[in-house]
Amino acid sequence: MNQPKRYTITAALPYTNGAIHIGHLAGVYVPADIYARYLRLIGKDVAFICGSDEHGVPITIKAKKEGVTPQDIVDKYHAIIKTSFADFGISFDNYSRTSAEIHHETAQEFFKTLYDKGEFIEEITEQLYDEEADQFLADRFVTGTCPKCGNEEAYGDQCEKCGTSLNATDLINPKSAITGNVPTLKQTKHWFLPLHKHEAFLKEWILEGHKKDWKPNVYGQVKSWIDDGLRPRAVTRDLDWGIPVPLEGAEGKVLYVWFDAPIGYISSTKEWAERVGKDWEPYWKDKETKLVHFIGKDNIVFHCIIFPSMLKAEGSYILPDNVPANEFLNLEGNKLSTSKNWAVWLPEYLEDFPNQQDVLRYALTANAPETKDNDFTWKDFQARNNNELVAIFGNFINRVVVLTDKYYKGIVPEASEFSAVDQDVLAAIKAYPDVIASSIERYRFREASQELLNLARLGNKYLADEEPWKLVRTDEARTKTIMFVALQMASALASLSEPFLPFTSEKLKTILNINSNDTTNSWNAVSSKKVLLPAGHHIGKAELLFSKIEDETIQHQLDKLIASKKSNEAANKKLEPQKETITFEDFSKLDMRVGTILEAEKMPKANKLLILKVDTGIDVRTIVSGIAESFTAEEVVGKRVTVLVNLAPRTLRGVESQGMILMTESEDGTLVFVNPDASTDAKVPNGLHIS
Ligand code: B3M
Ligand code: ZN
Repeated sequence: MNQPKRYTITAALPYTNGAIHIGHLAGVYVPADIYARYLRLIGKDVAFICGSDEHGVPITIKAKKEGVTPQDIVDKYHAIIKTSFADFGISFDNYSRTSAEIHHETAQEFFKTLYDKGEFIEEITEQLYDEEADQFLADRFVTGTCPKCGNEEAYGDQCEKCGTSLNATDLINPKSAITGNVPTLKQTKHWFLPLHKHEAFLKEWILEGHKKDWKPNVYGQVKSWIDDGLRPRAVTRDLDWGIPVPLEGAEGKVLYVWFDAPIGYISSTKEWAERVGKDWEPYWKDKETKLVHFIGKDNIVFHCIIFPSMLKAEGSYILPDNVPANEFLNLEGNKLSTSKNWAVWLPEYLEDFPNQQDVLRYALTANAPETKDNDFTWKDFQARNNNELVAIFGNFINRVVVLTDKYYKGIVPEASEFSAVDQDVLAAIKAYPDVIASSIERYRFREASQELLNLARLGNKYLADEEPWKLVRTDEARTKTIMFVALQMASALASLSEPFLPFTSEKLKTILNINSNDTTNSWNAVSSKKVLLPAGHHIGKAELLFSKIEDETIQHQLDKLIASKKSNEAANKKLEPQKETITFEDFSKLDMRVGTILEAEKMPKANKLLILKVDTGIDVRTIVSGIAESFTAEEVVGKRVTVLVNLAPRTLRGVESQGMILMTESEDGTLVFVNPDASTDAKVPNGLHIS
């Protein structure tokens, strides 16, 4: 497509069962937002569309767990998610939700059209069933071993390890996620989308048509699925949460969430068009519209195979021009996980870093998982802020504004003759919009963000080389020219940073006193206008764009992560089953006394052992105790402890141990003494350790 007439940009509809974290932002929403903002800046007609995905099994499971209704769950998280997107400047033209009436109607109508056209296979098949829960098991209600890669925790619709899309009955050793029971098989009627029928079209459209322009990770995944052979896929489910199947005799059945969710893009576009008084249809049906889906890699099959097959079968829709899926973002070396609370949640980030949305946007873009999985570390976040945003971008702007204020009372000075260096810099400014645009248009947002920074770098270098602060004493005309050039650069940065750093761009426009409503063609103006800030223009007061992030702040975030990991491990810890019952006589054989540790030393060449001298009240004896990983020798001296004194002596590394010190574990797994002096509000021990 040469010059599209308009753009429909979609971002994956987030499941409404949790807040948004940095993985979502980096993988989908920030790149999509950069793209949409950039296109608007160059004057394109854009519909940037999203909404909450409110159906599907994860939501039902979450509701069950919390003892509330699925509607309660989606209402709660829809509000949280919508606020986060607004807070982070994700500039959707419309953010809808799949529980909206317009969506139910649109999805049912879509289904009906395919049904009437004979595009489904209707079949009674045996599906997994949980007798105890009296429920069919599909999608995330069932787990088992992936037939393709052997992952034992694959779901009934997809294996997250190898990405394969599955039917629940494909799983080896299936298990109900509701009761843990082994499912039985029960007959039920469903409607299937015959994907194999669309194989030839998919091959031609993607494998031949998009070999060059789709990202290799996306193309590769699609190719491997097609090469494996496509099979019919059920698009209905026996569930009570979802959009009712609009057919007679389909009571109690709903549309499969992955059938309705992508139609959500269409219904959200309709909702937007209605609101702003536009016609939605060209955004989905005109061949001169460029449709782009921003998603994470686990959604590739749905957006590249299933949804296009649906659109094709319907007949009147366009297909995506590109699906620039990202890989995954990890956090400090581990996979992001909602259930393990291993994440940086947007609402929490904002609490800890108020008004610093752009720092996160920038760090996530500069380190985006575009071609491979990538790691977010707080150290990198700090370095991106301190060494790039503060030291390069912020520093340049600050110098320009402060000097203009000091030398010229904030008025852009008149330039006289431009030197060769000036001309080079002015030419570079004009060239940058195209350089950055070319990266954005090829979905290389990391590269684009680095080009933006290069422009600021160039500005810093220019000032450092030309040294206006020295020349001001000797050459007034030359100083004015330098400052004039530097101000043009500052103005260019205000425009070109907008897609990446929208809040900063806004602030910078205020500082430079540029009308920020006048964004039309502000991108192109940088390359086409002779002068961006004319002589005589009044700029505003200096204000810091970014501030340094200290080590303590970063350490606090790392501590938070470690604490959440520990409490999560404690919560998931498997308690050992109770041992065999003993009689009172067995118990009364134990002779336990309160003793005091008199001396302690580390057992040579043993990590765990301390050699203790303990006053038991009846004697002083040697006890070898396996507590050296939790305590140093010095800190246990003087401790009052509970001692089992009539245990048969045992020799450990040549030292005879004559008894045992009783220990227990605290919540975080460290050992603590069963202390006869402990206060009564101490945490309930997890079980005694004989150490
Ligand atoms: N709700 C899945 C996800 O968040 C999903 C995307 C739907 S896009 C139509 O991974
Ligand atoms: Zn697998």
